[in-house]
Amino acid sequence: MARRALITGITGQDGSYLAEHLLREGYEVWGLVRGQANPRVSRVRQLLQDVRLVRGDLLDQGSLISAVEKVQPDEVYNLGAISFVPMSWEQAELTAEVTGMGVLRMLEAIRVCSGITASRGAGSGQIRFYQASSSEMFGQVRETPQNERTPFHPRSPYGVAKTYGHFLTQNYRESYGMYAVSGILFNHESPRRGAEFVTRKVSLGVARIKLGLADELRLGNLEARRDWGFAGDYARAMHMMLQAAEPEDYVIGTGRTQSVRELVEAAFGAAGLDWERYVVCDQALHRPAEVDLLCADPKKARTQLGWEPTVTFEELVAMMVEADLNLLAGGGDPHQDSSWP
Ligand code: NAP
Ligand code: F7E
Repeated sequence: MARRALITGITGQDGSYLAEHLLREGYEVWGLVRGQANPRVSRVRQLLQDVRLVRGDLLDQGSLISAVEKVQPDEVYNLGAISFVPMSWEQAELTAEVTGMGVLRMLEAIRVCSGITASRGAGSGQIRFYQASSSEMFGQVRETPQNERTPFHPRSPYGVAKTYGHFLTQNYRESYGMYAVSGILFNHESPRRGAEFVTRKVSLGVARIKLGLADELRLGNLEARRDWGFAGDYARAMHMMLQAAEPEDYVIGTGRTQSVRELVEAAFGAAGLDWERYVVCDQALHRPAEVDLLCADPKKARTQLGWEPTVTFEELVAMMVEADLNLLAGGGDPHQDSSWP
């Protein structure tokens, strides 16, 4: 019988790549979807036709228990979150509920449905749980590069909520013997990235300028540095983590770091444009507290899982610019886009 996976966040960037990867691996894939008329659900129905959908919300404990009972998954990937960092200052409580408490609700759904108690721990054949932890937990970094032992100092309500989910996942592993792991993933991008994140904002901005649809691009802090990789590679890592003999946490990143300025230079360069003629620095787009520098040390994932990234920063930027040029030239709408590359 095919192994069954349940993915929260199926309508997001990572949900789509993970679903495709698991379908290729022969899984029966289920996606948790929320809302009465969520437009992103019809996009998933159209583009991920082999994914089955089950209704549920990370804010609603009962719905998660029902979803786990219905799907009877072998593996649960918790990717659902409020994931845009600036929004976490505007809606800090909602971020805590979805991104933080949502992890507790999903772990509880698995624990209750599996009949696990403190005295009767998880046995073999248990549901395996993946938590989407984030390099944002390192925040104001204590060392560079960052590895699995680097202390956390989150700088946003999002980072704080992820840190709660991270420690809770570790705690359920230690308290109940559950197979529960966190992937501490650094920034990963693709042509499916939400338009609000900086890489996609830049690739869309470049495409608009190149096609004569805009004449400037407003950005915030150009000095922040990130370790940017390709989302398809990171989805593969999530699956690899749940196949390991022992449940352990892993850092996933490329080990290279670039500034937003370097990203902008590369993206405009890929379209034959000089960025300095078009980019406007806007103080209003700076954050109340910034994460200045992220750079992964992914040695553990490389040596223990055999995971390697396959797409370089330069290839990623070129891929995103090309995809957005094609999308906009064809009259596509990045917010309604039903033609994922
Ligand atoms: P994304 O594109 O923003 O997707 C977020 C997903 O969460 C969407 O499918 C959204 O579904 C779902 N969601 C929001 N509120 C929910 C709720 N109340 N109940 C259930 N689902 C809800 O994020 P992503 O880039 O794919 O990232 C996936 C996960 O990895 C997130 O947890 C993110 O925080 C984490 N992460 C991302 C990165 C990165 O660089 N991409 C790095 C580290 C960690 P709707 O369509 O219903 O809104
Ligand atoms: O910002 C700077 C901004 O919004 C990156 C999420 O997936 O990765 C993501 O979080 C940097 C920041 O991603 C603009 O100040 C400058 O320093 O693309 P971003 P993020 O905040 O790093 C982590 C790992 C996650 O877990 C999150 O879920 O770019 N920046 N100017 C800008 N950023 C944005 N969005 N827009 C600008 O105009």
